[in-house]
Amino acid sequence: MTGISLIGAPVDSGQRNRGCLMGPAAYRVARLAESLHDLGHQVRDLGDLVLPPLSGATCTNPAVDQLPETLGWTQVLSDSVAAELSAGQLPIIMGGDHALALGSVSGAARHAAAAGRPLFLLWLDAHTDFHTPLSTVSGNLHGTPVAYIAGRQDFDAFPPFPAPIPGERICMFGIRSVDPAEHAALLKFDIAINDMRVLDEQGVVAPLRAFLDKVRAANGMLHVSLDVDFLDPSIAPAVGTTVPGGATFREAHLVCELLHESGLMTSLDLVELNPFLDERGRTAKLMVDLVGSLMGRKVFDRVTRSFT
Ligand code: 6HN
Ligand code: MN
Ligand code: MN
Ligand code: MN
Repeated sequence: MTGISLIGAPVDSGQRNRGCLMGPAAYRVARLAESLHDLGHQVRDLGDLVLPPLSGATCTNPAVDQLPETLGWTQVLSDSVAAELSAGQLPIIMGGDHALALGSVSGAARHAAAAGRPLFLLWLDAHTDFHTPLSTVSGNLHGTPVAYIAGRQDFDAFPPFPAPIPGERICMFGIRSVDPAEHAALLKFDIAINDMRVLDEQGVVAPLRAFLDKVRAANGMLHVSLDVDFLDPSIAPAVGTTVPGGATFREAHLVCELLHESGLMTSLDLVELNPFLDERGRTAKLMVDLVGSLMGRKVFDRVTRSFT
């Protein structure tokens, strides 16, 4: 039994495809809390975070969109995630676009530093999200969190990231879309980038086990950030940034099942669900199903349930 805190984060400021603010509501409609409760966990839904009054922050890159909003979300998410971790809870952030990870991982990093444990990051995404506010071409700040977390410069408007995570403690899966400026910057960091080619050739098991072994050996905390576009758009259409060739249903469940078996995950983001783009709730339902696998549901249970 795990004490789980569901944190609604209706963040829609990291990109321009409106609708991610409906994500927390969609997870509630798809019965995320009930499904976790049925798995034997103690679940608290903390409701939705509220955007604080906005600053007048600006950026020298004129493309950057909704910076004050994203700064506000970063602050409230960091505080909320740090508080839940300190209370011994496993926070699950119901997003909201991926800009929310600027705050959620910051909160996890603050807590890990206070607890004297290293923080590791598993990034499940089609994208590396390794832009800075100065390098982004789209100006969409959901493309920047990993750069912030890894301690890159040029996040002047943001609070300094507490205890940046060295590249060796960051692992990515599902990557298949990287912008030139991200690519150039990634060459200077020792991040394990398991792109789709790696998954095609090696599957998910070996690369994921290798990373989880590192987390365990270091007695680390592990934040998992799950972007809907990690999944193939044919099974998960409700996302603004679809990229063909993503993780299959079983690859995604297997990642989640291995994570559950490891017992290592200490916080989780569910990001980029845009219910406005969904087809009869199938993406929201799939995400809830994946969280079930992350929190202990076995295929056997699911089969048994559907035949009884
Ligand atoms: N996401 N690299 C593109 C950009 O606009 O900077 C896409 C970013 C996608 C962000 O996956 O959360
Ligand atoms: Mn992302
Ligand atoms: Mn993405
Ligand atoms: Mn499963």
